[in-house]
Amino acid sequence: MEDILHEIYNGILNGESKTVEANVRIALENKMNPKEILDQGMVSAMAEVGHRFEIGEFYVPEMLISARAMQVGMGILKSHLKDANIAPAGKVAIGTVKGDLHDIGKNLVSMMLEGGGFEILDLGSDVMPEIIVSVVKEFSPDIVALSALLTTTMPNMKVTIEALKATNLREKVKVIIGGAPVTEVYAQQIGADGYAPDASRAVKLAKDLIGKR
Ligand code: B1M
Repeated sequence: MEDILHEIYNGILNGESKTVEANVRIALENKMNPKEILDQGMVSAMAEVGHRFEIGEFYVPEMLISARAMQVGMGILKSHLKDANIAPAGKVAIGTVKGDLHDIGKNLVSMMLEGGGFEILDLGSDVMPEIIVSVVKEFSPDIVALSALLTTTMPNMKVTIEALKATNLREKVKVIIGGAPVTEVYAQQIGADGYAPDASRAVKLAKDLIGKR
């Protein structure tokens, strides 16, 4: 059965959705523990994808096809994880801020976070601060992750944080931000809990913040 985990790991690393799908099914048919499949076959492969991206061995397209293969595997594994009552690493509500339609980076971050074991509430793009407020109220995510690609929409990250403050929800949730024009300094200026320059580091940041709570 070790071989199957290896096949799943390599399938994700090489972005082979069909291989991942077939092998996750075989692993489940052979009564392998879903958590073991997730951690050893899939999450570890996504961690390696993140590492290769950071050292410049992988680029966005490779990361995307690996993330898609991961999602295919997750699609099969999800109900089994629920049946086994396996808790996710945390819950993340993610969206691109109001006025901004760029969602490719946000989707990548979302997929990598899912690969990192997080439950994702994907709110899409052009997300009004009021929506974030109601999602935090209703679903109590651990983290709100905001993306912006335009210098003109970046200020809506601050507006969103202010909206959370105004409704006394700011202390209940960590807010992390990212996107091409966003910087660490900007994150500090607007009172976000963290900034990540790319999808792989967004996963590390989310894990660090959850650990600190
Ligand atoms: Co637009 N666009 N666009 N665009 N677009 C940019 C961003 C731009 C830099 C192009 C340029 O002029 N060189 C420019 C912005 C300039 C600025 O503000 N400084 C620009 C502009 C001006 C516009 C319009 C205004 C153009 C117009 O209509 N006149 C318009 C605005 C529409 C709107 O949003 N209201 C517009 C429209 C579009 C399209 C719809 C055509 C399309 C978006 C399609 C879509 O997303 N579904 C589009 C695209 C594709 C781009 C470029 C070419 C590519 C963006 C992208 O997907 N990159 C972009 C130029 C460029 O970047 N080279 C451009 C790949 C993606 C994987 O990277 O999103 O940076 P990125 O995400 C990274 C990191 O930033 C980080 O992780 C990701 C993966 O590593 N990250 C996070 C992102 N979000 C994060 C959240 C986190 C953490 C990390 O949370 C914790």
